Amino acid sequence: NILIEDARTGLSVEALKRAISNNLFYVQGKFPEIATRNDYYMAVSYAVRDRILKRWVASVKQYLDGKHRVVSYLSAEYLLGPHLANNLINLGIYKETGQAVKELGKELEWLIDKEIEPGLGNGGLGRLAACYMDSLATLEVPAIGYGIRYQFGIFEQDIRDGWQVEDTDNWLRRGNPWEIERRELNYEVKFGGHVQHYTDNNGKFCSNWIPDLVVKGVAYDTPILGYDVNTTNTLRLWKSEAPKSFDFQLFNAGGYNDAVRQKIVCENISKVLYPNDEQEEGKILRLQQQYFFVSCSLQDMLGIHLRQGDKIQDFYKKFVVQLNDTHPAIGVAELMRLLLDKYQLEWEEAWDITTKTFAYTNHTLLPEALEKWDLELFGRVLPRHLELIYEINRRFMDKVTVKFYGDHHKIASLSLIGEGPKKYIKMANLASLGSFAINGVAALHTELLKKTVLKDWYELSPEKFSNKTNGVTPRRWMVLSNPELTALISDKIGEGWIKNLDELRGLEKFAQDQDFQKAWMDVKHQQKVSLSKKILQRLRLRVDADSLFDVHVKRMHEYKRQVLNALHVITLYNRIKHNPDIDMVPRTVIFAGKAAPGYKMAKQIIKLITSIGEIVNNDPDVRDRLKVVFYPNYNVTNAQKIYPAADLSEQISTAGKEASGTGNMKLSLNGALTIGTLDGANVEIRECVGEENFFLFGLNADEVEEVRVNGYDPYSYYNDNPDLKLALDQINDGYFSHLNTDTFKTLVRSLMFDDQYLVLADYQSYIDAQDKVAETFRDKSKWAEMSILNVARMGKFSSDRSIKDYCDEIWKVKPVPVKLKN
Ligand code: 26M
Repeated sequence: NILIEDARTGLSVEALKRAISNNLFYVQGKFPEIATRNDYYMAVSYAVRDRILKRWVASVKQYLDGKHRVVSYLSAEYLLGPHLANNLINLGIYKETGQAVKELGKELEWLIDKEIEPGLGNGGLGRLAACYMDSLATLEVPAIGYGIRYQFGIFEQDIRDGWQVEDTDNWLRRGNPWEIERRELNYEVKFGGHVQHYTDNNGKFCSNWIPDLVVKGVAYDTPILGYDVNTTNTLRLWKSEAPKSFDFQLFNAGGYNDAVRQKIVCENISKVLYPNDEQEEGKILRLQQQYFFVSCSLQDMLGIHLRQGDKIQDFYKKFVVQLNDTHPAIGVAELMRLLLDKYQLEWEEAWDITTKTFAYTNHTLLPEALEKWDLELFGRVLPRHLELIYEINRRFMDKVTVKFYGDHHKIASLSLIGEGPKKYIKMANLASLGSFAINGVAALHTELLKKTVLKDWYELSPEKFSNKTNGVTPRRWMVLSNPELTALISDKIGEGWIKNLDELRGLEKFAQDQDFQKAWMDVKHQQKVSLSKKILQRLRLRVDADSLFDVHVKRMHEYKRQVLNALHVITLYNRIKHNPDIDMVPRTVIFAGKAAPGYKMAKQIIKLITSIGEIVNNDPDVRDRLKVVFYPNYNVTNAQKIYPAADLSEQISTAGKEASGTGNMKLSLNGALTIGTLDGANVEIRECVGEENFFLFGLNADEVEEVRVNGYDPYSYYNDNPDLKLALDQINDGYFSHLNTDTFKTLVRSLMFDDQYLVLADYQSYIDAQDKVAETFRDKSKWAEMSILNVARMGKFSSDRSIKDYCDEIWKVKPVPVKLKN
């Protein structure tokens, strides 16, 4: 008895070893001589999962007693990254497991590298959801994350002939030991058809939605373990399937082909993640995905609530539902539908519950990125919801018309429905009206929201607005990805900082300590050597680990201005060509990031970077002073290797465009200094680390606005600046493209004639800041001091702090420590 218990839950090396061997033999039917690397990976993962399970079950039990308020996070994306190493860290058995695996004759790192990461997100928004799940569990807050179990996540990027090519991400091909399929937990979701209206025997108006498609959502649960606590929350992702009843009906009617087709239509809904990180023209399937997961999730929450014997009216007391951008905003109409049509509540009561349930986080200031759905298309997919949105809007417009009588512009702007050649539904308005709280993701972003895209909403309900500056989890982004730095820090100030990041402040007093500086820079050097090896393996390119590692990694976007960085690279190259003996600080400029497959300009920017790399990296004049790397397939796995090796963090978006950024935080926490504009969370990072430790450049958000109002004239910058002119002429004349002048035509034209992102306006200021970076880097002791101070002052940017703020100020939830029996 004791033995069995121990093999499932014991945390000692011995117990882990036995668990791994047992799994290999009894679950997989393998013995060491024939077990593959993946067999071992599975065995270790299952051994770890066993240890998680008792915490998971204890957490769920405790939450189900009905006394506790639960956070429900709705997100179309979760960019989790690999599970195994993270779970080992949060369970506190990394060392023991490493030893157990070693005694079985294998290397734990070798197995960890085998894991295919679940890439169920595009970028910042999806990764933020993953960090928030980690912090919720670590802070012992009852929470459940809801989303979609895409069969194919974000595409894999390959570079061929310098261009991005996409490959499907079949992340489930070797199985997924971290999820538990719960076939018994499933809900039906209707699509299309029409709505019948009738009066029942009691004279009550009723609606009956007759769909033309019914889909089944099946729950797949993944445990989210907190760090150094028992709390283990659930990430519940929905997979779409054909309901049994449906295909049988068709099958019996003789429609075998129809039945097969229906099955495919149903399974399609959770098939693939849309690889755009902003709204493109409305695709029916995308709307179906959003409604599918939101409907399953709300049915699930209502079921949990009612099973506890509580009144439906108290739903909002049990669950607070956070909308991660507008992707799940249809939930406002769906909860109304469920309360009205299924639970027969009156409109006022249903609306009161709904608006006490939802809170909305906005992640963008780009007006073109706000979600809109063509009204006609929307009505075809969700006819009942269209009626409800009309009714919500009618009642709202009545109030607004009284309040803002005569201000037609404002009234039109607040309407849930946009008019034009075609009518459309404004999801940000639905989310804003249906929520009791609205927040931006950095101080500047929230201020700009109130002044621009949500101005009228702010004037209408200022009490709804607040700022919640983003954060990142130090478990994954320091402890896991940078164990060497973690050990060095913990050696000086203990391990408390891992859960209370403000304790990093304790490093300040060592910033000038020569020995500590040396140890600090040694860790950095070691990380740069590791990354150099990866670069050599992957790209057959040799880079100098003593050079300044200048890192620009994020989605490819014009507003993020990878082109500005490219212009700096060309300028450095031209300085060398002009003076081959020039004494300059050697640099390795590292780019990485995916472009949305349909975003032509972003793809051209990748080609520009790889083309510059081809010329620079092969020019004998350059020698070891400059290298350009485009590291392919940027994802969580690769990010974890890149951040620790960075000296310089490029955060150079046009001011007023980047809502927050989170890569800026991860790089800074790994000791990189930032070169950046006053955009997003950069503003707050600079305030925290001190302006003397931040390389600021460029126009601020107000100045950007002013330049635009006065008419931006890129051509004058080109004409007046010989270095800039040379760089642009070279791109244009085919210097980097084998004299082919077509390759970068649209890019150059955009920069010179109608660039929304003011690249040329910030060029000289950027070059000056980069020169200052290089000068500072020459003084190794100074650089080390700045890097240490930088890390010491970054405590604010833990996602634990963000989540505490959400809990106290929006969700009104408290921690519930989970106790384990025996
Ligand atoms: C929308 C409609 C159809 C298909 C895809 C989308 C879509 C998907 C992802 C739109 C936006 C998406 O992500 C946007 C995003 O990642 N925003 C970033 O959010 C981060 C977390 O708050 C911020 O730090 C970044 O500044 C912000 O750009």
